[in-house]
Order: sequence, then C-alpha cells, then structure tokens
Amino acid sequence: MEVNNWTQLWLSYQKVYEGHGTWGIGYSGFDAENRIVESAVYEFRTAMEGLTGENVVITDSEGNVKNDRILSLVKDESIPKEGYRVESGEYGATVKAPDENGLLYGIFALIRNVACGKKPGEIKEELSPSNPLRMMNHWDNMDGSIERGYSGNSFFFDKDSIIISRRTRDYARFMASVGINGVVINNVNVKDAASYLITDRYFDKVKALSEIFADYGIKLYLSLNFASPIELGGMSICDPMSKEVIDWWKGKMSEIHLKVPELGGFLVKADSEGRPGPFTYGRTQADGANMLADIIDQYGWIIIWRCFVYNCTQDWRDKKTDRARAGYDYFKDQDGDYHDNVILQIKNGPMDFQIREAVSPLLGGLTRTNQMLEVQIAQEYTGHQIDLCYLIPLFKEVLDFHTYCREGCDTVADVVSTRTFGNRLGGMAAVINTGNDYNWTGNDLAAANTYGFGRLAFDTSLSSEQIAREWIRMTYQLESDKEDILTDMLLRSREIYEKYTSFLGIGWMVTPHDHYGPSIDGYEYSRWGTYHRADHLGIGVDRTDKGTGYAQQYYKENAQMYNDPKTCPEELLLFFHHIPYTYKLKSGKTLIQYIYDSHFEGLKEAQELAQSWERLKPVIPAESHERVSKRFELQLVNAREWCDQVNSYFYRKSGIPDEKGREIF
Ligand code: GCW
Repeated sequence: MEVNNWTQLWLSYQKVYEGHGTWGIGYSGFDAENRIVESAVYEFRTAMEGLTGENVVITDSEGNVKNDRILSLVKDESIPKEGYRVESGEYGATVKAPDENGLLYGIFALIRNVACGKKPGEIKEELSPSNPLRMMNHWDNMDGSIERGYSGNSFFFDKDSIIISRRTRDYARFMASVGINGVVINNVNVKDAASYLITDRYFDKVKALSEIFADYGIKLYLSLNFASPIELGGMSICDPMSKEVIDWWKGKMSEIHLKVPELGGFLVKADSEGRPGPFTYGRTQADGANMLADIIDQYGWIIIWRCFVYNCTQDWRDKKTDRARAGYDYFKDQDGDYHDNVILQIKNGPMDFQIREAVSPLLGGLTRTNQMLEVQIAQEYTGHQIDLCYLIPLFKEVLDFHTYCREGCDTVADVVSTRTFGNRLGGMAAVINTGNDYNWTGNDLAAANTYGFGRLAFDTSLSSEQIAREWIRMTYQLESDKEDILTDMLLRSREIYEKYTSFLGIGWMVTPHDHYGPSIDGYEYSRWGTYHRADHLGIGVDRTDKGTGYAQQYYKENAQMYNDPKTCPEELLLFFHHIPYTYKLKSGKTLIQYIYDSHFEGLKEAQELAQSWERLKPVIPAESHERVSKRFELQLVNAREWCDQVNSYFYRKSGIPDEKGREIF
C-alpha cells in the first residue's frame, strides 16, 4: 500500500467544532453520477467528517434514509458560468450553480467557511469567477527535475515516465479547492522526452492524468515543441507557412484528439531563450500561433502563446537595445491578427518576475487580442522558497494597475478578465511552486502563495490580508492573536525581501543562473539584457524618451508619469531613470543613504520575522515549525549577505559614507 508521504495543506480538515447527526444529499438538476458531482460530494463528506465529526449519508432515490440535515445541490442556470450561491442554516445547506464546476467550487466555499470557523446559519456566499481561465503552469521536466523548482522533484514525471498516484488526485483536489480550471503539466522549454508527450509513447498516461483532472473540473494542457515536425516528423523545417508542415500538424492534432479528447489545448514558448519558433522562417508570432490554432479549433482547444520573447544575446555595451521593450515591440504590431482561440500569455513585468518591476505595457496595450496575465509563485527571484515572500500583494498591485486603455474599465484585472474588451478568452496563470516534497512547497509558508494565487484568480477583489487569514485558518487554526502575528509576517514579507535585496525597481544583481543570493555585477556584463548601469556617480536604466524609449510604450498618462523622475513612482525610480547617488528622494534622504538604510532595515526586519516565528512555536505543529525555522536560519544568512554586499558595493562605487556610520565593508 502506498504511504501518504505528503501533507494535506489547507485541506487537512482538523476538527473545528463537534457537530452531531447526519447529512443527506439531495440532487436537483445535477446528475449524482457525474464525475465532478461525485468529487464534490466525496469532498463534502470527507470535510464534514473531519471538521465536525458529522456523518454524510447518501439518501436513496426514495429518500429512505432519514437524515438530520440535507445538502441540496441545485442547478440554477441564472448564475454566471462556474459561479455558485451557497447558503446554510439549521435545515442544512444549499449549493446552487449553473454547471458542475460551479457546484464543486460552491462545495469548497462551504467547506472553507466551516473550516474558517463559521457555524451553519452564518454561511451565505455568492460568487462567480473574475477570470475565465485560472491556470497553473508547471515547469516540470520528464526526468523528474523542475526548472526553477524549490520543493523537490516533479510528482508528474520521473525517469522519463509519467507518475500517477494518490498524490495526483490530492493535487487535483487542492487546485479545484481554489478554483483552478487548467493545468499545464510540462515545462515550456520542451525538450528530450517531453517532445514525445504527443506520441503513442505517452498517450495512455496523459489520458489517465487528464481523466483525474477532469474529475475536478480541470483541463490538462501540454507545452508544445514548435519544432515537432522536425523532431518527431523527421522533416527539415517547421515553417508555419509550409503546406507540408501544416499537414503534419493536422495529422498530429487529429491523432492527439483521438487519444486524449479531454485536453484543453497547448502552451507555446517560441523564439525565446533558444527555443525554436516562426522567426527562423521570417514569420511573425501571429503566423505561428494562428497556424496551430486553426487546426485545433475544431476540437474546441486553444493555443496559449507566450510573449516572453527577447534577444538573449545582447551586447552589454549597447545602451539602446532594451530587453524591457521586447515584448511590446514583437507583439503589438499584430494586435488584431491573432485568431480567437489564441490567447497571449504576458508576464506581469517586461523583464522577468523581479521583486518589483513596472507592469508590462502589453497588458491593455493590446486591445484586439485575447490576453492573460502570467505571474510566478515559484520563488525564482524572490527567495527560492527559503526566504519568506508572500507574493499576493505584488499580484494585487499588478491587477489594480491603471493602464488607461479604456476609461472606467482599464485595470489589468479588468483587461485580463475580458471585462474591458469583451474578448473570448482571458485569465491568469502562475508558474507553480510545488514539488514532491513532503509539504509540497519546500517552505510550509510558501503554500500561502499556492492557495493565494488560486483564490485571487477566482476573485480578484479579495485583499491580500483576507487571503492570508483564510490560508492560516485552514492550515493552522490559530487563536486570533497568533493569527494576527502570522498574518502580519506574511503581509510584510515581500517588502522586507525587497529591502534587503533590490531597490527602487532596479532588479537583478542576483547570482547568475541560480538566482539566489547577491552578485551585484553578476549580470552586468552578460548577454541577458539585465543591467543596473551603476558607476561612481549614479545608478539606474534610462528608459525615458531620451533613453531607450520604453516609457513611451504606455498610454499617454503613464508614459508621462514614468518619463519624469519627479512624477515617477519612487519605488520604480531606477527602473526608468539613471539617478545620481546624491539625488534627494521625497523623504529628503539621498539615494545612497536610502540604499544603506533600506538594507540595514531589511536585515533587521528579516530578523524580526524569524523572532515572530519563534513566538509561534507553542501553537504550530512541531514538525512544521521546525521546517520553517530552518528556512529562517538560511534566510538570515542570505539577508546579511545581501545587505553587506550591496552596501559595500555602493559605498566603494560612490565613496559616500553612511551618515549613521554603521559597518560597511
Ligand atoms: O526567467 C526565465 C527563467 C527560465 C524560464 C524562463 C521562461 C522556463 O530563468 O528558467 O524558462 O524565464 O519564463 O520561459
């Protein structure tokens, strides 16, 4: 028998109160044998037994079993797609939904409310998802490794085969519980065995996986190798305009459809970081995406095409080429050309998931194209799930950003939800932070990001604090003063990480390739387009109309605001401007003094985080507490290293001492 070598995360269903009696289930308009309905009922039963000790007994069609309370599952087509209405009282509870996914989410809402301490009679919730697509992107490789993975190996793949276990089902439950409806199982860098996921070698297992996902209303997607006609088909080209290439794809897609009909579609990274793509043949990104999309439209599938396209062989001496510009430069011209089962997936910033960067001007810059937001909860640049970094506040900032693309309905949340332009497709995706570690996410506290992303994608109006508190209640069930401590830790963690690492939007300065820990000049003379341009007088990248012109990719209001250091939001000052160390910030502090102060502060606050965690020791399960404590030890080493290296570097460059005379090396 398989041993459950993993935690149940926020679905641990520890008792919240002692209930009594039994529950029966009544169906109205829903088929009790539907796979998703069965999953929903199973979950309700497991949850109620754990949370309250109450039994759930299924009433037979004659209603012969007498139950104290009834859970009524009612189809109500007046509710928007995948939405639900949940109410409970002394009589029992009712979940109304227009479809099975909505029903499942309604059941999970009911469970969440109970797990968060609400009593029957207090529960009333009505919600429909903000975003049609709510996806997780795994960067799992088929050898079992995970690109940018910080929590063990893949639980989907090992030694070039697909793993299906009880863990697969638990994973699907976790995802459904926060409203995820699409999962890409393999890395966007499709190489080696992964190219063969769309062949007979793997069809059976891919299908089996897709069936487990389907039980939880989740579509399985695959990352696709654009050069498949060459690698699998033995052809010499993969030109999207070649008739032979198109015919090859037609045959391939029909074969896939026959074998894995439950699929949702494909994610493609093309012409990026060495991946093949349409540029090789002088074609546009739209040519590539449309070719595939047209072939699969008949199956109801979609193409998710990434906009992370830039020149990764830049010359650092060249100050005109700007990686930040690349996405917009490559994709904006074809706005309107993408067919309607193509959706462009756009990283939140124009660089690459830094702790702070500007919001990508493509979001809302495209007005006639399906678009979705891509964020990263795998902590590649944000502490490798060693350092505590609750990322929901960052995502909220992005979602709330005014693009000025349309009056009154112009935030990124509006745009990607499809509210602004009425696109056929829209949504949010996260590069996920899970692996086969016992606790799934390396750091137990990093699961707040996994939970939080799903909740936020489902309801972008939730606050970072609400999400944090829900996650804490469902995971640890703390007394309110202790819950406050942990909530505060989570909410402050992103800013603290920012303080001891990068400042005012400059980014990078990380150890090349690995991306953990400081290396101020690590990327300064590299080919990756990631420079801070520091000299003895100042630091920052001039992206104004006198520099690379990146600021001009925004709508007028933002373009003007960013172009002028006086109106540019200070936290992004060095993203847009090259600034002297003696420049006075709004606080009256010089830039150099700000660098010193923020780093010393960041280090001190990281120490405070670790101390707060120590105070929680009596109330957190010992193993979990210990795992996280070990991470904090490492975080403090990291924070000290960052603080000392950054301060020393800029002291040596500028020759300006710290006003407060603290130790700098
Ligand atoms: O930031 C880069 C990462 C790569 C990743 C790439 C991408 C999957 O360092 O590891 O490749 O982003 O988003 O495609």
